[in-house]
Amino acid sequence: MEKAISKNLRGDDEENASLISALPSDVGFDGTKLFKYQGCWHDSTSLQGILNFQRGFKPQDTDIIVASFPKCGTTWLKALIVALLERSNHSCDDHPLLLDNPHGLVPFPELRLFMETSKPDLTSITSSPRLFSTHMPLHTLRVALKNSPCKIVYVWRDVKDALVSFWYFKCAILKIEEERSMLESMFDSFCSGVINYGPFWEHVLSYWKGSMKDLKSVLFLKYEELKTEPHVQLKKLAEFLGCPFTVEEERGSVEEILELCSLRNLKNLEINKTGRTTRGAAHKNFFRKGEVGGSKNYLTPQMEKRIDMIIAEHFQGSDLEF
Ligand code: PAP
Repeated sequence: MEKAISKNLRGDDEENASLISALPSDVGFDGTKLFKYQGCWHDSTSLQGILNFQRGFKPQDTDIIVASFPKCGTTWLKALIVALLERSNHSCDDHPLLLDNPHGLVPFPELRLFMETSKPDLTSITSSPRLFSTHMPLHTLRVALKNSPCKIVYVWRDVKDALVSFWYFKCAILKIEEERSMLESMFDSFCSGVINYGPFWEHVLSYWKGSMKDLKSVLFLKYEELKTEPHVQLKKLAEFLGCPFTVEEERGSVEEILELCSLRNLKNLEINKTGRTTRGAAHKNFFRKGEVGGSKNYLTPQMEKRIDMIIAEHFQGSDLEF
């Protein structure tokens, strides 16, 4: 049995290495080598996870996938989906969100489960339906889903706020002061598109077009709308996932879920003050300000104008507004 597993691991590694070595490459803002795969850029570790996932994932029709470009609201959306699906099984004092960070409850295939093998043991995933999350663009995810009718929920956000959020996160992970020079190099990478999972516009458009084609399988949400009209968006999410609120629930349950998943509440939970993800990131770094438009305090008007123009150019003709 062990021999079979190690042969399989070697098989995955060899196949991945030969595929990756043939891809176009470039260098990201921090010197990491990135490879262009199916139109988007990835570092070699996440790309191996993606390739393993595409090769070995066996989807179930009821699976739910939480998808996003990094720093666009992933943690919040994961929490909301867990809270929605668990609402009749737990009270707020006895809730999975009190015991683990949303990233622990909704794992990433490419960054965790499938990082080392195309045949991971997924029997420890006991949630029903199974929940996964990804930062892959839709066309790359679809290869792994193999025509499964499972539901995909996507969240995106103003690129400028995502950029600043990413900068803060990166500095916190590296335990360094927020360096202006790093923000500027990140900005250039966002503009050129050569950034992990980028270009941003390719990513967003892949899900936008996917949702336009099939509203029943892809729900396209915006962070800013979750902030301004949380009740409406949560009800939309519940309907999409096939677990709409009853009239009775609308009175209390909607509010309870929004409160449980609020930035303030999640940030103050012991598990999020002290815990770490399996990859070693402190849970607390996933919760910062959660503001809309806060990036204007960090980007110059010229930077804002440049990136807005790039996005507008790429979104042209798509009917997608930002
Ligand atoms: P990830 O891609 O690494 O998982 P993600 O959760 O997508 O990160 O984004 C983090 C942002 O979501 C942070 O934004 P900020 O840096 O602009 O503050 C974080 O504060 C925000 N966030 C996390 N949880 C919530 C929440 N419950 N409500 C609103 N915003 C949240």
